[in-house]
Amino acid sequence: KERRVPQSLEEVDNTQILGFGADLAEDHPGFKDQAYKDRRMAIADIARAHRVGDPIPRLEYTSEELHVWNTVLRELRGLYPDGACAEFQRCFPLFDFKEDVVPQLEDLSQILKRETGWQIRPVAGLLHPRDFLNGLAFKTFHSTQYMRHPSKPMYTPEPDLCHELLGHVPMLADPDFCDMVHSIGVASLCADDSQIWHLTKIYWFTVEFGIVLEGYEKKAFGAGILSSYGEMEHMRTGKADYVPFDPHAKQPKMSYKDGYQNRYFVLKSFKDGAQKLREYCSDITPPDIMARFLHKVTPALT
Ligand code: H2B
Ligand code: FE
Repeated sequence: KERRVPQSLEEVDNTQILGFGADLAEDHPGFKDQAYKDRRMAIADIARAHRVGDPIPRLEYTSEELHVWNTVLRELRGLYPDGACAEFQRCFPLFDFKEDVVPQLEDLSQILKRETGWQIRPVAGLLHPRDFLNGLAFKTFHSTQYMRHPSKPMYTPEPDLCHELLGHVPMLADPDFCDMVHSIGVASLCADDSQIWHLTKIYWFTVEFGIVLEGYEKKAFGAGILSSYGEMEHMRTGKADYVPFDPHAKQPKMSYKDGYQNRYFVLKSFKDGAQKLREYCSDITPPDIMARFLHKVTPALT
């Protein structure tokens, strides 16, 4: 099938949802909860109906959903002073997260637009990797809008509002981090399926589980570490391998769900990571597309 490079965000399909849809898998905490499934579907319909450029509809969250948000926020907040990188600590307060209100995607998207020019587009669930990565080329983060199941506030088998808002959104207010993520997105525009798989792993080992060096200290910027006490502990107590980030190298296996990562990639800085990803990107992306999407082409590449 002929594939066209999307020319605008409208051409990035946000309807190909993987994994759970209406029917949650057996190991999902909401599997037997029909009211939860109906709610999740109603929220998913908002994402399906949303058109690029329109404000993201506001949702009135239930008191049960608010309770989940409140629990997760209070729990994770404690991780950040010691474990999170300096950029996260700088950006987190910009969003002014409150324990007694579930944040609205539209408000956070406005803050991102102001800080870095990024935005949020709602999506019904785990988006197909190609579409998700292509969205990054348009400085767009596809975010779910539903809450994880109340029976397990500290666990979710799929992305949910808490993971997106606490793990991903704050970092997207940092310009150097955004440059790095943008390069992953631009590289995905012309990628074949095996390169998409490689980029999925790069995304996993950076945006989800990345570490950055501050002096000799390893600090987390990956959303999967910033949203898990266990993962943070595991990362900091040195039971895993730590290797310098190299986008050209064969990427290790990803550990999903249970079990922490066996290996973490360590960046010197986001600027360095962005530079490396830009070089990788230029190997698979034609120069005209590079120039169109990445305005500041670094001297090393000219
Ligand atoms: N979809 C959604 N909704 N959120 C994500 O964080 C996400 C996704 N991550 N699709 C993507 C896939 C990532 O795991 C890689 C690129 O496949
Ligand atoms: Fe994520």
